[in-house]
Amino acid sequence: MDDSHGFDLVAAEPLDDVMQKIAEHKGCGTTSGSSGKASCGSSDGPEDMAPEIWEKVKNHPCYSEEAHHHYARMHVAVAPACNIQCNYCNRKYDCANESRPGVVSEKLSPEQAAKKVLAVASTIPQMTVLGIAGPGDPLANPAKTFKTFQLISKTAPDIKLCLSTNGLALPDHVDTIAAFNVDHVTITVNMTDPEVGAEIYPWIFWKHKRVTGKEAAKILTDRQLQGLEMLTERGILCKINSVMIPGINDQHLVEVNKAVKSRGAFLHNIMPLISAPEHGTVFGLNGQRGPSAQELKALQDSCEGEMNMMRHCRQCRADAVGLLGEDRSAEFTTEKIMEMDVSYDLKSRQEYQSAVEEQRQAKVAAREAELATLQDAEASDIKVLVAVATKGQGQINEHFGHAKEFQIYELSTSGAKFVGHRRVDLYCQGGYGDEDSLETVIRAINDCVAVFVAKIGGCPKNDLIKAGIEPVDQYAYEFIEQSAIIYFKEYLERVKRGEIEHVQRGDAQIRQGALIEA
Ligand code: CLF
Ligand code: SF4
Repeated sequence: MDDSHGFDLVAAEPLDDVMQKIAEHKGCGTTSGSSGKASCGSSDGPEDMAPEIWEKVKNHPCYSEEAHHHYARMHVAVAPACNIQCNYCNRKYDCANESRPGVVSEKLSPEQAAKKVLAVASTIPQMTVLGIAGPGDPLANPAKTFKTFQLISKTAPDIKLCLSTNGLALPDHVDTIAAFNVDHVTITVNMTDPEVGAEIYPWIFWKHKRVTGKEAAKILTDRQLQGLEMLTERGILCKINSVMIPGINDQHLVEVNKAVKSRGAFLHNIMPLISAPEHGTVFGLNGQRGPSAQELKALQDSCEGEMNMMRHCRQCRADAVGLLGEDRSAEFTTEKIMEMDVSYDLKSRQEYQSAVEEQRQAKVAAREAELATLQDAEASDIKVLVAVATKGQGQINEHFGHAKEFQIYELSTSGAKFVGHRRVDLYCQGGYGDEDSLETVIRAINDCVAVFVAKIGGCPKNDLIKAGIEPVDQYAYEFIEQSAIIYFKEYLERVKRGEIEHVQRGDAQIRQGALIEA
């Protein structure tokens, strides 16, 4: 959806007519490939892209890294069925302590979903995007998916609609997606080589029968790339999600990156495999490991020359609600929303978002001012990573002991660049520090030279220093990037004066799964 929200086109039609069109849709013919277009980085701002693209991404937390500090998304779990099987997926599993795509606590009807969206939008005014991402494949459930979009576009026209699909059915639905002004579509593309695909997908359901092996993978990749071309030809922004599976597609994803870029994809999101035996997935049961933090970053870095990368994905549940680094879905169970008195106040949402924009501009201005001073620093090829405890708004505003994740920034003479996040166990447990948790935190940020926090106690401070990670609380409640640049200038000075020695840090561990509220 672009922010012109041309829903009148669809809203003018009775819902049954729209559903009938969906049912009758015969699929689209093969289209010629479009040439690659310049894509814009997820951290980029309005000066880096065409105005119409900026309008589409500026408050989408997944398509703009910068926006994800300020704006929230929600998913509604209206699409239970899937038309393929991935070796990393088991939708039967749900646990209050685990979180990953495909997992939900409740499935919703389109009507329940519409009520939930209004309830969330009234409570969280910075919620700007409604995504349908499962728990199965939205386009294997087209009637429910498009009915949900229809209901929401009528009642909450300021909310962007977003869709995430495996792509098998995508070419059949591109026209409907365009008609509903769904302007952000994610396709999960893990391979373009059927040999690789056969190791990831045991089967697909195609033309009323189950197809397996390389034949299945060939059909899937053809449909995904065809769907991508059709979407980009219509000006719909496409993001590609790829799951990095070491030993299976890690090397191959560089080829995937080129293939999707040449077909006009806007952004590539390479995510680590989530795999544990207790998930009951094929990969979990056969011991397939996920990548380490450095392996993931190295692959993302190598693809970045070809295309801009998303590095802030939280691998959300199909019913996630809130900022990407939080999950407030427990506040909006069906039981709770049915009891809520919902009033959708567009004007106060817009006022709130205007205030958010002012704060956002202040943050960007502070970063730019500090960046200008960095350009006076002596040339240096030193690069360091730092971890940041934040609750959002682009500020260092979380206590060390309360952080459930740390955001990771790479600092160099080019500035402060967001390169990822690390989920951790809470250190503070009912007023006491938990030593076991501290070890997991240190493992998660072991590749960082410093951790920026709003506050930190004496014990963890000492243990971090012993581990070679400098605890930094002097920038409490300041903007992250501005503070990080100031810190980096001092770091270079300290190295120059011989006060500290710059050494390469080791690797770090990626904790499995996305974040949910306890
Ligand atoms: Fe949802 Fe996906 Fe839309 Fe975002 S999520 S449908 S594009 S609104 Fe975002 Fe979540 Fe990563 Fe997806 S952080 S899993 S990339
Ligand atoms: Fe699971 Fe999504 Fe794969 Fe379907 S496409 S099997 S829902 S991960």
